[in-house]
Amino acid sequence: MKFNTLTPEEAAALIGNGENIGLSGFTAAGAPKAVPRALAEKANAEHAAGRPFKVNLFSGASTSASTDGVLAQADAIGYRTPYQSNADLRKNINSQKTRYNDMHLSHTAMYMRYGFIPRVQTAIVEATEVTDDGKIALTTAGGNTATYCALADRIIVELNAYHHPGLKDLHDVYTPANPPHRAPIPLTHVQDRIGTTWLQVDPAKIVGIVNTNENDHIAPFKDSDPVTDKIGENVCNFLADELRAGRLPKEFLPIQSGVGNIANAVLAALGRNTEIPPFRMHTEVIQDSVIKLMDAGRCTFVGGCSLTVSDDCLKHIYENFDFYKNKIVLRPQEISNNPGIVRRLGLICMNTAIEVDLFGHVNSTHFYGRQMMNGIGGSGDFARNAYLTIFTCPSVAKKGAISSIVPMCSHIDHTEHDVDIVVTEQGVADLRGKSPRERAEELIEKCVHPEYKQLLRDYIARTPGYHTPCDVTKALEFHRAFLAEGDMRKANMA
Ligand code: 0RQ
Repeated sequence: MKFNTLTPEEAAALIGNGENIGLSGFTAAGAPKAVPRALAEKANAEHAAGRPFKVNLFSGASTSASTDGVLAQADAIGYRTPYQSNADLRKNINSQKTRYNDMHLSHTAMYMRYGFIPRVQTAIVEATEVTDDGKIALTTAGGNTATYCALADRIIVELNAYHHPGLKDLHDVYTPANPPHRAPIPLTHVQDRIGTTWLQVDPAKIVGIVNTNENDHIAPFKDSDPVTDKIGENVCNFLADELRAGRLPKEFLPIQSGVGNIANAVLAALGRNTEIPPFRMHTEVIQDSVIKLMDAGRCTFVGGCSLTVSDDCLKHIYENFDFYKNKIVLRPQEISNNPGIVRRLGLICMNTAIEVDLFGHVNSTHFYGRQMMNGIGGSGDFARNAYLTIFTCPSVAKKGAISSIVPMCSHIDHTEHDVDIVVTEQGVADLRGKSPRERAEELIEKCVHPEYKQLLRDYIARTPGYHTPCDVTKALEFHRAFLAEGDMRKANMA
């Protein structure tokens, strides 16, 4: 190979204070590991010497403790986009040490190509192989890697020997042209391939190769509990009813599922429900539960952006690679989350809410309007354009001191116009075709925890004679009660 071999420290030494860095991967899957760690060490050394050192970090989605985590601990991230889920970085964002731009994940690459957000100078890319003429074989995620490599001045490749060499054949790399030259994206079935398995970059930009041998360090999710199991069962019963009523075609439609403990429980429930036929998925994150559904013959094909599976699950895939290789395709997030494709494929999209209000607005990102949790991720890409948009959440959080259904959300990511179905462990609220007052009543009677029903009934009774049951003097009374008195049950709706 004609490229220089670098140590992680030598690679990190190439990166200067204030630089814009684009990372491969999506979640911890496919993200570079050794160079970000070395960059954190460099930041610590620079800070100890009294010099400023922060970089601006652009990724696919979240990364991992060995990227966002160590860099945040070193206070080395000045600006971050488009998504994160790391506790240390969350702390820095909420204390204003890091400026965070929470954006739709399908937007990042094109916004950078349009010049709406800063261009990356260095791309750091995890690969299983790189050829002298600049063909890069990506690892476990598509992400924004193609655009970052196309726009960066230089590329550092982490060549990771841990991964299965066949991974490259799972990829389908495709970058849409910018308007006015964009053509229809020719993806009409979940399993269609429209691009190349390799990512072609300009070999002159590759400044060095860092050799690594480590997995993605992804921990398995918590086991489901009675609440998440009940949410899963409610989603499945609803979908089975939709099939019986003919509102879903009998061959079913492809599924998108968000990440997290609830999403995992919902997928597991889908696997168990034999009324629902075997299905395909077009999603963002392929997590352990999807692989289990494939093993059980319940999910027959999955297209997604990342293989975000636990270390044991990844080992299982590598040991049985022949079984999976024609059943999985990994796409750039601009394609997996593309609004037109979501609409065309007719996806059933299931994502998790932090809170839902009586109008049907959904907050996926903030606590009390001001504190960032993770970010909108891909939920908006899917929710706005789905065949059926389902949001799930437990009816209460913090041992009942918080109601997930509130008079008005303290922050809104998905509007009432995009949310069809809300599911808690209490039941299923079908908001389709209903007026605002009917939606509020449906949510209270079907989804709200019994301890909060009367408070919310009292709230909507305050505004008889108006189209929308909103009283701005009390709309955030639940949040006030929690912040001032530690419990939303103390809200005063009189
Ligand atoms: O906190 O554990 O400290 O009590 O919020 O709980 O168990 O992490 O839940 O893993 O299902 O994540 C919405 C955050 C749910 C996630 C969210 C507290 C609650 C607990 C959350 P504790 P868990 P999950 C594809 C789609 C947006 C992005 C998205 C998410 C913690 O799903 O980030 O959908 N979604 N992407 O106690 C205060 C409330 C609360 C509350 C819950 N109303 N107020 N705290 N909590 N409700 C993925 C990608 O895009 C990559």
